[in-house]
Amino acid sequence: TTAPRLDEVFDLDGLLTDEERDWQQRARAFAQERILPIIEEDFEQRHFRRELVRELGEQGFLGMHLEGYGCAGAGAVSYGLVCLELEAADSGWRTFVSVQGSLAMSAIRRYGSEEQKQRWLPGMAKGELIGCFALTEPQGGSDPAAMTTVARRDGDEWVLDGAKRWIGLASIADVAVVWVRVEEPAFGEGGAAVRGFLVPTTTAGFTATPIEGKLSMRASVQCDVELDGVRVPADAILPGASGLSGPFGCLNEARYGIVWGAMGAARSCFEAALGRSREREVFGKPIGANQLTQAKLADMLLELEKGILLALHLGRLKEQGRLTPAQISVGKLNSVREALEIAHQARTILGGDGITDAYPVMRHAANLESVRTYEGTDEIHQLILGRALTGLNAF
Ligand code: TGC
Repeated sequence: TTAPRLDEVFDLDGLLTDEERDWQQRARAFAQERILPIIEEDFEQRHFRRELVRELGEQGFLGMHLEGYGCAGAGAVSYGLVCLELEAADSGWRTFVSVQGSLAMSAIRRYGSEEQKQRWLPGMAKGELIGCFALTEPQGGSDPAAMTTVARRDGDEWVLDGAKRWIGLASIADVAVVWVRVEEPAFGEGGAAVRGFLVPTTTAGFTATPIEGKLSMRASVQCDVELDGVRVPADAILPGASGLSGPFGCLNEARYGIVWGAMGAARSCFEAALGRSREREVFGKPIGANQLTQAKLADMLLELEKGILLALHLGRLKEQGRLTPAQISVGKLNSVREALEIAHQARTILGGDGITDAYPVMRHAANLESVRTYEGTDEIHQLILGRALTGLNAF
């Protein structure tokens, strides 16, 4: 007997347009030809392969959901499918596309002046320039309202002081979108608002240091960032964002990409376990012939297909402009939680070999631990949903 093709179980292909299938196939080919052959080595060596960035730009994947300024203007489902295919290879590369496109480029596209957009976006879309998004601070990421990094006005300049942590790409970035607290008379007596600044990373006082010792996301870069009297001109501020809704608007985009991406990691784990279940013999028959293994495979398939269908549903809502932050929380929480469960079940089917890099499963499981934590932890998304359900704020 042959295993059913995964994408035939619910006829997912049949739910996509030709254009969406084209984006998906190009991303799948890129992942298989350019990322998979080198990813185990890069993960082992903790190496970020910067030369792939321009290739991602050539493919049109960077900021692909944005309109104008060299961006592809693709639909939300197309963008999600690209995230899924890249993360099927490695979460680090989907994270790159998220940080560059969903966070840094989205911030500039949504909130930037015309001059800021012209200066940064075309180069970022091509992969010639890299951006990062500095929101989280060392004392913790769940409560950005407690940020202590500040900007004060000094003549024609702003001066930024503070520290950020877990900032993807910061040490290789050309520009940082830095979120800080600004005190100025416009916000009233003693008033302060969260504002975003575009800081070229060559600016004096800006230091990014890669975080060592990661057992997850080893083929990508996350940094500590220090801002020590960083002086930027008056027009470095993002004029269109004031308050936390600025960075949260970008987080919505990145969280949406994760809804799809985590299912890519899950698919790779499932496929590894399914293939192995038909080859590996124990007690004189393939382990896939055992009821316990089949039950695991069936449960993995359920969550994988349900997760992809949920992602597709949220993508269609997004395309209609009807997707709410609470719905994104449903998707982010579910996709990452179930992807981790699928990875863990796949590992059991692979037996001892499952802990080696002969299979991608432990790498995906390790990466997904990061994905579970960034862009809002499981607990934060549970509390966002709890608040939406009860009307009561538990933060
Ligand atoms: P709250 O009072 O709820 O809201 C404050 C203002 O923000 C608005 N808002 C949103 N706007 C758009 N989209 C959303 N999802 C929004 N959520 C809230 C809200 O309307 C309000 O606006 P206004 O105009 O009335 O002021 O704020 P809160 O402080 O109570 O929020 C609580 C909570 C827990 C939901 C929020 O703090 C939260 O989401 N925390 C998690 C933070 C998070 O996800 N951090 C991730 C950091 S970035 C990252 O991980 C990058 S990883 C990639 C890399 O760099 O490698």
